[in-house]
Order: sequence, then C-alpha cells, then structure tokens
Amino acid sequence: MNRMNADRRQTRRQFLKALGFGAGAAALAGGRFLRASAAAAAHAKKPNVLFIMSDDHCAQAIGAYGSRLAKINPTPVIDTLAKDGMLLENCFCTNSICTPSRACIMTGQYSIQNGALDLTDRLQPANHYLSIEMRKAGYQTAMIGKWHLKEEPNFEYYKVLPGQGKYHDPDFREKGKGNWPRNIVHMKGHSSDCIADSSLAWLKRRDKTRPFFLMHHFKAPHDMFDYAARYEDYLADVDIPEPESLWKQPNFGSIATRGADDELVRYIGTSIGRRNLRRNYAKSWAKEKGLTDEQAKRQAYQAYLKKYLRCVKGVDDNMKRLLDYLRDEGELDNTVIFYTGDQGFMLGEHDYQDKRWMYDESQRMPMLVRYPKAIRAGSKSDAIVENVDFAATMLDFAGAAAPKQMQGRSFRPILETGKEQADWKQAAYYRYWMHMAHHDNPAHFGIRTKTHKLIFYYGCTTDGANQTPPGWELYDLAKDPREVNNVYDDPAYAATVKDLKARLKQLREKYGDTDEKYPAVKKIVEEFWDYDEAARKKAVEISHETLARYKSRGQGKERRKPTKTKKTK
Ligand SMILES: [Ca+2]
Repeated sequence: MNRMNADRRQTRRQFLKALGFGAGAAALAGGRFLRASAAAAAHAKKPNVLFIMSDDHCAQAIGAYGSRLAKINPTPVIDTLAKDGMLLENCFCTNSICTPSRACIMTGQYSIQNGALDLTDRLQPANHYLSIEMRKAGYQTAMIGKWHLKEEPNFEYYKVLPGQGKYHDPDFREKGKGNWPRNIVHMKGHSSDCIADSSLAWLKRRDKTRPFFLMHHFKAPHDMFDYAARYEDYLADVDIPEPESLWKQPNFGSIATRGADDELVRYIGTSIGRRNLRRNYAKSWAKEKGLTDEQAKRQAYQAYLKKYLRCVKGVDDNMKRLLDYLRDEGELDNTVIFYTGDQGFMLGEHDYQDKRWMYDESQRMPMLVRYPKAIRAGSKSDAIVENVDFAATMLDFAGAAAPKQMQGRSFRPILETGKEQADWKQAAYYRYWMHMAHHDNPAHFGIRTKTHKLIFYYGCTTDGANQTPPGWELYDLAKDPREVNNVYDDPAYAATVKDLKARLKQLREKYGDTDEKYPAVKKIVEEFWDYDEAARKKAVEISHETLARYKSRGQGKERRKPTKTKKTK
C-alpha cells in the first residue's frame, strides 16, 4: 500500500470511529464503506448491546446447531438469531464452569489472570472491566439475572440472584434497594419469567437518550432443572434421541479418565447410568426395583433431557418477549444481540452429566449474534473464538477500544465479513482447575484447533493433593467429531502430538499459565510431559493407589469432600 492509500485509509478509520464504528467497519472496502458511512450518518447514535446468557445451555440443545436434538425443535426463537445473523461454530470457554467463565467474560482475561479459577472465587467491582468501559463509551449499563461473581456488580443498575439463586419465587439483590448485600427484593414466579420481567421493566424505564448495554442472564437450565409448571407436558410423549456415546465408545478416554484397565470408571466423571457409584442420575430418576443397568440408564437419560429441555423452553419463550419488545420499540435492528451459555453441558454424551470437561459438548459455547445492519443473515463462521474475546467485541460495537489488560480480542470483523483477521488465533486454550470436586473430573488443560484436540490430565489440586493418574488424549476432530477415539498412542499421529504439545506450551507461556505458583503441579507436568515408559508405569501405579484410596472411602458411596483449590494469592 502506498503512502497516499495508507493516509486515506487512516482518515476513513478516524471518520468511522468518530461516528462510533470500530475497526471492523474501518476494514470495509470501497462500496461498503460508502454504505456504512451513510448508515452511520443516518444513525449517529451507537447501537444498543444486548448480551443474553443462559446458565449451562449448550449448543447441542439449540436447534440452529443441528445436533441430534434439532429434530425436536427445542429453540425456535433462539434459532431466529441464527437465521437473521451469524452462528459461530467454534466458540469456546476457557474454563468450563460458571464463576470462572463469567469472570473471563467480564474481564476479557484468562482465569489465571483474572484470579477466578474456581467456584469459590470472586471478582472485585474494580475488575468489572466490560461494564466499566461500556459506561465510559456512553452506555447505560444494567446486569439482570444470574451473576455469580459474588461482589456488587459495577453497573449503573443491577438486579441479580444471590449466588445460584432460586428457580421459584426468587430473591434478587437490586440496586437502589439498600446496601449490598442486604438489598434483597422478592419476586413470585419462575426465575426465567422473573428475570425477563425485570429486564423488560428496566428497558421500559431506561434513559432513552443513551444507548443501552444490558447483560440479561437466565438461571435456567442449570441443575436441578426446575421448570415452570406450564411445561409439564412439553415433550412428555417424545422419545429423546440418545447420543451413541451413551452406550458405545470403545477407545474413548485414557488412564486419566478410566484408570488402568478401566479400574477407575466407577469413580471418575458423574454419570447418567449407574456407572459412577457416588453420583449418577439413575439413582434419582430410575428408582423402580428390578431395572437392569440398561433400563435404568435409558430412563434416567429421558428424565434428565426432558427436565433440561423444559427449562430451555422457558428460556426460549422468554426470549420472544425480549425480541418482541425491541421490535415494538423500533430498536430491534439497532441492537447488537448476543446469545450464549456460560459454558457447554454434557447431555449424556460419554455417559457424562454436567460440564467441566474439555470435550466439545462442555467446552463449546453457543454463540449467535444478530445485527442486520452489519451482519449477514444466515451466516456462519468456524473461526475459533473464546469467551475472553466477548468483552473486546462488545466494546468494538460500542466504538471503544479494549483496555490493555484485556487478553481477548474483538471478533467483530469476523461477524461482519465472515473472514478471520490475518493473524487471528487458530487454537483455543483450556484449563479446568477444580480437581475431582462435585462431578469427579480430574484437573486438566489442553489445546483445541479446528481439526484436533490435545488434553493433558495432570490430575491433582494446586497443592498436589488427591493425585489421579496423569494421562494424555488426542482426538482427530475431522475424522472423529464425537471424540470417541483417543489416538494419542497411534504412531500415525506422532508428529501431530509433537506439534500440538509445542503449541500448547506456547499458549501456556503466552497467557501466563505455567504454574510458577503451584510447584507441585509444575512438577507433575514436567514429569509426565513426554510420557515415556517410566511415566506410563508410574501412571499405572498411581491408578492403583487412587483405586485403593477411593475404595477405602466406602466404595465411592460416601460423598468425598470436594477438594478445595488452595491458592497462594
Ligand atoms: Ca454454568
């Protein structure tokens, strides 16, 4: 590019920025530039930003993602966002659990940087960078629904559930109703209805001279899936399709998730069927006497999915109320609408429940974005996007730059052009810290590209306690999208393993996640990184020790105390 063109482009960028358009619009070429500038002149005001997030709503339970559940049409309203906007196929959380994912979204930082590694952590108001920066950009900010970051939300208005909150007749902490945390107000009804009522009430009374930034967070469909009574008959007579991996996955997992010769399968990963001795849904929802293991698993799966999908239906119906309001107000097309879940969820895939795992159903977040002024209807992208990128993207739409402490980057250009920036990331980083807590998942980290996933289970708490066998898994996502065939030991993948390990190491260094503060973990990572014969032999010994330890706690029936992550800061 010669100097004159460069100068012209610079001027164009400055012009668009002055009108509230960010880098994405500035990248538009000639004709589109003229259209964009005309639109900018006509709509000198900035777009509203509506960020809607459900709790544990996974992509496979959204029709637009085309999973086995799409045929039962679980989300007709949410699907319209995909029809009118863009669906991101490869959006991932960097730590698949509530508080950490929400902290990544608010800060634009990976867990190790924002300090919210697990459910016990909190996020100080001074670190609510997303809302702070949106406010600086001229937005009226509000946070309504499930918050789960414990500290008072740094928003102009908030009305949030205390902790997990209640499904029925929930309490909220509301700005203007006293001092946090005693500013409790009560509502009657189901939480999804109450949260939508609260958002609509705020939208109706908002200051209409300013654009709004609303984070609307449903509590549903988090466990234990208490749906509103009106959904009792929804799907009652429908046989919910099962995932194949509920039954058959001969080469899934590793010594880390199954133990040597499968000796730990009854202890690792909470299950649908009776497999996990301590916690499984057959115990709750297949209680009739005389059921075989297969019958119990089948019944538990149907009960699980119906409860979950009835909660999803309540979310979808309330989505319609929000969209209808914006349409009636004439603000629908002037609002950038994001829909996501705070992480994915296991709906019986691999006979697992809950999230936390790095397997796709749990790692993937749904992400649908509607903004017809700039995003093409019915578009899709397979770009790799992470939850740490959300804040920078929303700020970009608000015409503001991401502050330098944010590690994420705006994917607005991807939404608007369908193309990745030349140096856009080609891999997602993942780390789950809460070793063997609640759902019996060993601690792990890994890397996911568009074609492969490499996972390392280091299997201990941050102070090295409760060691489970370290092990590696590699999935070839192009050939094996359901991740049922671990090819780590297949010699044909030796070069892939080497390459991915090098890239994983680089990502850990880049994001500052190298366990300098956790020497016990660092030692395990170093000892089992190459996974030679000596390391494999030791992993088998650890597997036997783990089995003995769990057996001595009463065949796994006794509730093991969640191993609390200890931190040095
Ligand atoms: Ca969650």
